[in-house]
Amino acid sequence: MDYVERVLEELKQKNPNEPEFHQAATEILNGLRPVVERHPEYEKAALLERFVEPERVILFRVPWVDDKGGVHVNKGYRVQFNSAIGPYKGGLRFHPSVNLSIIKFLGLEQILKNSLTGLPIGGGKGGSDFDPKGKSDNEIMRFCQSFMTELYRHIGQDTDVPAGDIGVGGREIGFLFGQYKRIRDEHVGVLTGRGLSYGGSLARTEATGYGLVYMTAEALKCRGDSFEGKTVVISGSGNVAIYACEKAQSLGAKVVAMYDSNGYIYDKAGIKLDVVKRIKEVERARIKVYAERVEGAEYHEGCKGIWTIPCDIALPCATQNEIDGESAKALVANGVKYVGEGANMPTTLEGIEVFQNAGVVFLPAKAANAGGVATSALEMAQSSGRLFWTFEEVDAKLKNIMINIYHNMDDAAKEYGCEGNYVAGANIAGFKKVAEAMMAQGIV
Ligand code: NDP
Ligand code: 2IT
Repeated sequence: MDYVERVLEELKQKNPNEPEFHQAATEILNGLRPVVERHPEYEKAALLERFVEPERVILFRVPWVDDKGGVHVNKGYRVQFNSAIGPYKGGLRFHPSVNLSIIKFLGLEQILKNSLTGLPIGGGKGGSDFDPKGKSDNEIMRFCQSFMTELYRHIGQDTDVPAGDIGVGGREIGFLFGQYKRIRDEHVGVLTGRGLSYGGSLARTEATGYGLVYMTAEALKCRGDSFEGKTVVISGSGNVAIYACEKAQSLGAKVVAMYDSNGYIYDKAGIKLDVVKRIKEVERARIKVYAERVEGAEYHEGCKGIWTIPCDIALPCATQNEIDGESAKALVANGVKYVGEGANMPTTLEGIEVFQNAGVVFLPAKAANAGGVATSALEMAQSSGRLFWTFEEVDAKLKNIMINIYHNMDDAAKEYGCEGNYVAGANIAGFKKVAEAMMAQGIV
């Protein structure tokens, strides 16, 4: 058993019942094998063992009262995973499926993603099993206030800076920030994704989706191609999906399908994004409504069928494990050439293998969706400097960061003998800096 296998074995024994965490760790550590072989000092310093163990896990009760006076209790989480290169940084997810395994997989991924941005941010993640669907604004506010009444003591602009993720957007960040400021009496950049009137950054809303398309466009460009005229399938219809669609369309692509957790829409003529934005951002309604409003559009119950739609480029932007081996095979059979992961870990290990064996250009989440957290770090920089950059300035920095990440992971893959394997390349490129910082800081 080699070092990587031993660490993975121990991790599974010490953390049973955490399948998503095992999955993320397996993907990452297998990619890092050539690095630890080149650096035997890492094993002596138990670097991988420390890397996969969160520095701190916070689990708390979140009680709240609904509009009818009913009392509810949810679980709150914050996993402060690694602070070697900067304060913990990562989103908060509010979704009924949230558990420790999911928060830990997201936190582990976040360490390397944040390192890839080139900016000084460590890795963390948090959230709750609270379900925002069907809740009134007042219920959302009371929940967010209760959540922050515990979380505030663990975070800070130089300690840990949360942001949004599934179920946490501008509305929730506003309520969370209001409560933090009230308790701490300080108006600081303790959360990112804030509204523009209270310290947010232009282009943060668009950043993850735009960044995903900037990276995919660079991968196309390096192969003498572009988004122009390509057929694209995007899963999800939330923040990441909507702005990936917007940027892909602006580069001349035709996006033909999107979904929410109930089912998918297929519009051969190309998705009308203004209709999707109205349904999702304004009305907070179901994607099904799109087919009632747009002539020629179809709605299909259930999500999986979306991957049977022929496309050149697939951009999964909803959630983990949405593309399994079978869906990957269907995409390949229908001619997909590029897969860019907007969501975190949307492809199963089997699915990744199918894409890589078929020669599909596969851009893994920790690289492809890093534009969101990168722009969060730009928001932190603007907060510290007490200034604001224009949309064009932030967008230009974002694009530059995404192009750099692409070339860094491409170079790392070449350097370690696995050219074109961006899963390994992203893991290696992200890990190098974290490993160096951890080694320099001693056994901590
Ligand atoms: P949103 O809450 O805005 O949107 C999530 C979308 O995914 C919704 O359409 C939702 O449908 C769908 N979805 C969620 N869970 C499921 C599920 N189990 N099955 C099918 N569809 C589902 O979240 P974001 O757009 O912010 O996040 C999407 C993904 O991108 C996540 O994986 C997140 O971790 C990742 N990400 C987000 C970043 C950001 O800046 N926001 C940055 C980097 C990555 P429904 O409304 O029906 O629940
Ligand atoms: O997964 C992610 O990178 C995010 N949800 C964004 C995190 C952030 O701090 O902006």
